[in-house]
Amino acid sequence: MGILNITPDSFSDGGQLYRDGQLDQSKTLRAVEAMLSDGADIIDIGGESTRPGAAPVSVAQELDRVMPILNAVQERFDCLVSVDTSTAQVITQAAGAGANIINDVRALQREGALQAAAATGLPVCLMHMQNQPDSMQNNPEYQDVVGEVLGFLAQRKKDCITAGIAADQIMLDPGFGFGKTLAHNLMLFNALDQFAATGHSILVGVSRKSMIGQMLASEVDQRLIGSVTMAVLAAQKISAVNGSLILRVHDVKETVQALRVWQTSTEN
Ligand code: PT1
Repeated sequence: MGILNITPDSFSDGGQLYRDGQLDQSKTLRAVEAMLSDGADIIDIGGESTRPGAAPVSVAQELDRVMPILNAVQERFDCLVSVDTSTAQVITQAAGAGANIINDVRALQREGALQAAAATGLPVCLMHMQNQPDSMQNNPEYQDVVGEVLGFLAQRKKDCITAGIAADQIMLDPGFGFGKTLAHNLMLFNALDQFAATGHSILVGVSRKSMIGQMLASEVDQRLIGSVTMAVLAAQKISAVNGSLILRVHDVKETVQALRVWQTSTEN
């Protein structure tokens, strides 16, 4: 899954697709084309930054950002598109425009989001987050981070099934960096086999995040090798239990190359 951040304030590539305060559509489409030719299967379109400290965005603003790009991508490319949103109206309109997956960092807990997602019939990704982006990194605390995150996702899964979403349409995501210290993130990462043992596809998003910055003492533009390394390790952990993995990444080409090398190296 290649990340398409169409926010002016994203943590690692924010505003890169903007010119004079406006989203540059042809530049954006070139970025999509590059990710697809580099081997991405899914393009994740997000109009709300959810990095630590990010401010909320209005529904109108989010629709304004997402819909034109979603339409343009659908028109030009034959690929799966996921929409990174928590907003019922965005879910409904994006599905109407042909989106294939709903990716929600709030696990469909916002008003109307669960009903909206169920009505689309689309697969959903449920992610765990403690608190909200503007304050989630202020002293996150758990007794048993793995148990609590697994328990939260199991409850949200139940709620989805009750709302009419089929179990095999549900992906789960531990939510790396969302209200977690480095130690919490690493405990979750090392428990990826337990997440995969639920039988659901697991989405892992660690690309360029501060957990890698903390491990390497590196700024966001120096986290490529760390990000790719963690992608391969996640693939290895999840394949060990015959699980299914979606990697949400900025650096599609490098990640795909590393995965190919890993995969090929296990073949003989
Ligand atoms: C993710 C994810 C996402 N991450 C899913 N969707 C972001 N399903 C946006 C940092 O610590 O992991 N899974 N959508 C981006 N959010 C963050 C969080 C960015 C933390 C940066 C950090 O640096």
